[in-house]
Amino acid sequence: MTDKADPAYDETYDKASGKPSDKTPGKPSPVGRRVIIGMLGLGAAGIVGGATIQRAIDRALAPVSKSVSGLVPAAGGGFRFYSVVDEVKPRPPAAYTLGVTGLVKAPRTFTFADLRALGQTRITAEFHCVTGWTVPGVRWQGVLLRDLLDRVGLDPAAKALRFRSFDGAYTESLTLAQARRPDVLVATSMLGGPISHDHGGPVRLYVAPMYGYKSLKWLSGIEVVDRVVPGYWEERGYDVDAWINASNGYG
Ligand SMILES: Nc1nc2c(c(=O)[nH]1)N[C@H]1C(S)=C(S)[C@@H](COP(=O)(O)O)O[C@H]1N2
Ligand SMILES: [Mo]
Repeated sequence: MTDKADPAYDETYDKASGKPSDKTPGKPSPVGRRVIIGMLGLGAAGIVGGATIQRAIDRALAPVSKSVSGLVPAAGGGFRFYSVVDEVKPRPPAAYTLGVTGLVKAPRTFTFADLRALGQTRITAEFHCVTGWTVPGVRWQGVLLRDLLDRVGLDPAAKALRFRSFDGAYTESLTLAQARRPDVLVATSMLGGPISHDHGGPVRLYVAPMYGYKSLKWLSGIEVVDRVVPGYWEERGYDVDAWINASNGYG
């Protein structure tokens, strides 16, 4: 599943799986008003087609209710694009930076080129959203998070990490032990090519053993802290330890 990548890894963007997103959704709220609005919208959306209906429902629900989403069959096995904000300003790789701060010996800013120049790891695995949709055989490439941590050096008080997104709203967390796993990446490639804006590019987190909500998109900062601070969906009731098949009632 995981292998050290050949630096000459030649990627061509997979258009088949990188279908363009419609506009990112508004703030989802767990099965409430937005769901009702989404369902009322079905009459009009139904004329356009099933995929549109599914996307409308997914937008209203991310990442919340499997049961309500299950009312309409999924339109194929692809990714749903999720965002908790209406719009995220695209950031080209040349303008991208990742700050690693907090309880570290030497805070550092990594450019996109810095990340690509570090040792690369590839993972191919099934992607699981907690709402029940999965995508088999997704290819990822990036820097092991633990390699970045080793570069900045940790303070003895370091216990956990907080991740921030340049969407300005989404956050995530990992314990230090989770962050050091060999299947947790700061990813610069997904689906065989650059990570598209809708999928959280140019750089997102990829936490292979956990549900999709851990894989924060549009990664902009990593702060080393002395305790776990629950992330966006975790503050709204989802498990902080999001192991696939071991939590959240799915699998
Ligand atoms: N910044 C940000 N990251 C995010 C999310 C989000 O809404 N905002 N949604 C999460 C959820 S619930 C899932 S399943 C995946 C979906 O990834 P995709 O939008 O690339 O399909 O992203 C995760 N990371
Ligand atoms: Mo999700």
